[in-house]
Amino acid sequence: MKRGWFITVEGGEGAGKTTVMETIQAVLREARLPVEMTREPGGTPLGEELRGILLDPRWQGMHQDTELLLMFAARAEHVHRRIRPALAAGRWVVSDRFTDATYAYQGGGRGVDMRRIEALEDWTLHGFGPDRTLLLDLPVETGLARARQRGEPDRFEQEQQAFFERVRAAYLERARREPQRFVRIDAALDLPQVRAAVWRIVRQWVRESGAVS
Ligand code: T5A
Repeated sequence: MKRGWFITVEGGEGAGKTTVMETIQAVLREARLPVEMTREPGGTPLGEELRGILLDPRWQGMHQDTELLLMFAARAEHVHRRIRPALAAGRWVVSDRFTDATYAYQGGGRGVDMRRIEALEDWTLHGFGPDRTLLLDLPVETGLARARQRGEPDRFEQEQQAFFERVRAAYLERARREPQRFVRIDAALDLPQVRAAVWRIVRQWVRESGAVS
């Protein structure tokens, strides 16, 4: 059986990942490909429990090492119990965030040494990663203004603008280093334009994968 593709969607706060996830799912369904939609932190019952802790503003003072380890604990569960089995069974898996978010938020935002993240990535994932990644990029103020319309901020949304500027810079640097995997989308465009761009890109990936002619 042909292995499915693993696609991830990344970006700062309020970038529009939810809308983009819906569009990707629609393209894959139209191509009659079996697909699983998931997210990080989360994606498994245990991972969702860890997500609750990670986003809870009560833990504002969580040490950055604790945060990093919990992200990878949730990810280990997600990859071993859900993502890899689904791909092996021929399904496509689309995740709202993955390891690039750790490089951007814990590495860029918090200033954790990137080599420590690499070490954990090697240890937990053994070289496993996304086939393709959509990076929704937009000015930090625009994303924060959108995110704030949705109600109470979570633990990350309470950070200052400078934190999110570092997150954005780290994402852009990763995209620059891996142009084969990343496609950057201008997420400041209006929703119909973003949807159209995503539709075009994902249709191209489906063709490239050889899943449909
Ligand atoms: N995290 C995660 C880490 O620190 N390290 C890690 O390793 C991982 C995996 C949770 C947090 O965890 C951190 C990063 C996060 O802070 P999350 O649930 O993905 O991750 O959290 P958020 O980024 O907070 O997700 P959001 O829901 O805020 O962002 P979205 O999904 O990108 O935004 P969305 O689609 O909900 O859109 C927000 C609003 O904007 C509107 C939408 O309608 C909505 O109202 N909107 C637009 N408006 C105009 N034009 C457009 N193009 C629009 N697109 C969306």
